[in-house]
Amino acid sequence: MIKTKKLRKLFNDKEVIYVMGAHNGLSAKLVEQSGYDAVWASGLEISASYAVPDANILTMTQYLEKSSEMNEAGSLPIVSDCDTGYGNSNNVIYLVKKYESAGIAAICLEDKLFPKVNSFIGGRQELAPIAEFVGKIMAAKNTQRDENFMVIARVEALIAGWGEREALLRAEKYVEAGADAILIHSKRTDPDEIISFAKKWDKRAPLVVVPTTYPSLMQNFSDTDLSGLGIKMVIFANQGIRASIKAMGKIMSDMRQSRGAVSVEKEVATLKEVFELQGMIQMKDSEKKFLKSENSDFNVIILAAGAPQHGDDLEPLLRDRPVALLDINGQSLIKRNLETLSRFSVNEVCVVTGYCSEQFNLPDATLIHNPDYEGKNVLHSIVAAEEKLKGKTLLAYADILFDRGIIEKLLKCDEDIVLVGDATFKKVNMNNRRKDFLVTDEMPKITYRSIDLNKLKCIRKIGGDTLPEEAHYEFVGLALLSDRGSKIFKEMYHTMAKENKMEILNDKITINDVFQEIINRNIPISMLEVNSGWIEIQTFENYKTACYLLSPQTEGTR
Ligand code: SPV
Ligand code: MG
Repeated sequence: MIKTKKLRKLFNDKEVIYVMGAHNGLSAKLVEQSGYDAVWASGLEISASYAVPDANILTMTQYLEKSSEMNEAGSLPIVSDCDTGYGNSNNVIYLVKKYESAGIAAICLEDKLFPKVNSFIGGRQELAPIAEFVGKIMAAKNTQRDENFMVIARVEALIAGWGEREALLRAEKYVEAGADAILIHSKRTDPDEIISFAKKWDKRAPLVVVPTTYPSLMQNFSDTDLSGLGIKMVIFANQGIRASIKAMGKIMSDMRQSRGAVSVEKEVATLKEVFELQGMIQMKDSEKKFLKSENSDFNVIILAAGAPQHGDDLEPLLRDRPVALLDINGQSLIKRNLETLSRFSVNEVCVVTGYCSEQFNLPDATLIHNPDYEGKNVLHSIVAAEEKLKGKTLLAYADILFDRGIIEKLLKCDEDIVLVGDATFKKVNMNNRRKDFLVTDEMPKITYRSIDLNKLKCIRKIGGDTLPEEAHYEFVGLALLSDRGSKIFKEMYHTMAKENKMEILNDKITINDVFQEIINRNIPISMLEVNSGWIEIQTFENYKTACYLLSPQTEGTR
C-alpha cells in the first residue's frame, strides 16, 4: 500500500499511532523492527548525525535526502520534521513537491521564524506571525497532489512561553488553513499543560505529542486515555540517537582503554545482525537470480564418500578421516576447494559423504550421506545425490585439489559434457596411483608448454581396459555437465541398469562406463586439456607435494 494511504489508514483505524525518531536508513530499519507504526525523520537526529546544531544549518536537500533514505529502508510511512519549511511559503511549495514525490507520507511544519533552533534550547524561540504560518500551511495543502499526503502543523506557543490561549488560537487558525493534525509541543517535565491544552482543544483535529521531557504521560495514561484526550500520535523523537551516542561512546572508550584487549563482542551487534540490517542476505538472493556472467549459476557435487583402500600408503593418515578432510597446512583439502569455488557464483555445493561422515562440518554445503559407500565406486555416490544433479553441474572427486584458473576455463565451455584431462601423467611417477585414462581424437602435441590449450578434444575412450601406452590423457576427476548433459548422464545410467538388468547401486557400472556408453551412442563428450592447476592426493608423496606447494613460503614465491 502506498505510504500516504498507510498513514491515513492508521489515523482512521488506530487508537494511538506510535512513531519513533530516526536519522538514516539503518535507524529507520530498527524503528520498523521494533514494532512502531511510522518513522519520525527528526531534524534534531539528522543534524546531530552530521554533528551540527539543530538550527537550520543543513539545507532542505540534506534533510530530504535523509528522509528518502529512511523511506527506502523499509515499509513504514515517514513523517518528516521540516522545521519552519526552510524559508517562506515559496520554499514550502518547493518542499512539498519534493517530499511528496520522494514518497514521504507526511511533513510537519513548525510556527517559528527561520532559522529556528531546537525547542529545548533556552533563549531564542521566536514565533512566526500567525498569518505568515497560515500562508505556509495553505501553500502546502494547495501544492500536494496526493489527497492522503498529510501536513502536520506544529504549535510552539507553549515552548516560546506565549501561553495556552495563544496555542489554542494558533491551532485553530492552522486547522482552518487545512492542517491535518496539530503537534502541540511542550518542554515541561510534567504533562499538565499538554493535558490541559488537549481538553480545551476538544478533538477539533487529531493531536500529536512529543513526550521527551514528560514521559510520565506514558506511565499514567493508557492508549484509551490518550485517545479520549484526542491524542492520536505519540512521537518518541530522539531516544534512538541518544541511545546510540551513549553505547558507541562507551564501547569506543572501553576499547581504547583496554587497547582492544577486552572482548566487547557481547555488548555489540553481531556482524550477522549488521549484514541482515544492510540487506546482504537479500543481495545474495538477487545475485543468484540476476548476477549473470560466464561463471554464474552452477551446482557442485563433490564426491567425498570413499574410504582409503587397503594398501594405500595414505591409509595411516586416513584412519579417522576421509581424504577430503586431510589437513594441508592448517586447512582441509575440501575447505581449500570450497574456498576456491566461493569465488564463483555457485548455487549449491553438495558433498556426498560416506566414510567418517560424522567428521564433516561444512556450514556452506549440503551434505548427503551415502551409508552404503563401502567398496562402492563414485557412481554410487552420484546416484545418492541424484536429485542434485540438475542444471549446470560441476562434478569433482574429493581427492584432488584444484585452482581457480581450471574452473574458470571449464566454465567457459558450452558443450554438454566436458571432462578435464591432463597429458603430463606420463612424466610423473605412477606408483600406487589409480588412473582413468582417456583416448581422444587428437594426440597431445605439446605436454608442457603451449599457448593453445583452449581447443577442446573429443573423447573416444575412457577408463576400462585403456592401457597407459595407448592413453593420451588422464581424467583428473573434474567434469562439467550442462543442464542437458546432466539429464543425458542420469538417463544413461538408468538405461544401462535396465538394459543389463542390474541395479546401478550394485556397483557393476562405473562412472567411466556411463561416459563410455554415452560416447558409444554418438553423444560427444569433450575434453578440456590442462597441464597444471590441479594435484591429486592419492599417495603420501602427493600429500607431501601438496603441503610443500601450499606452504606460505612456497606460495609467496610463486
Ligand atoms: C526533532 O526531533 O527534531 C524535533 C522534536 O523537532 S524535539 O527535538 O523534541 O523538539
Ligand atoms: Mg525538529
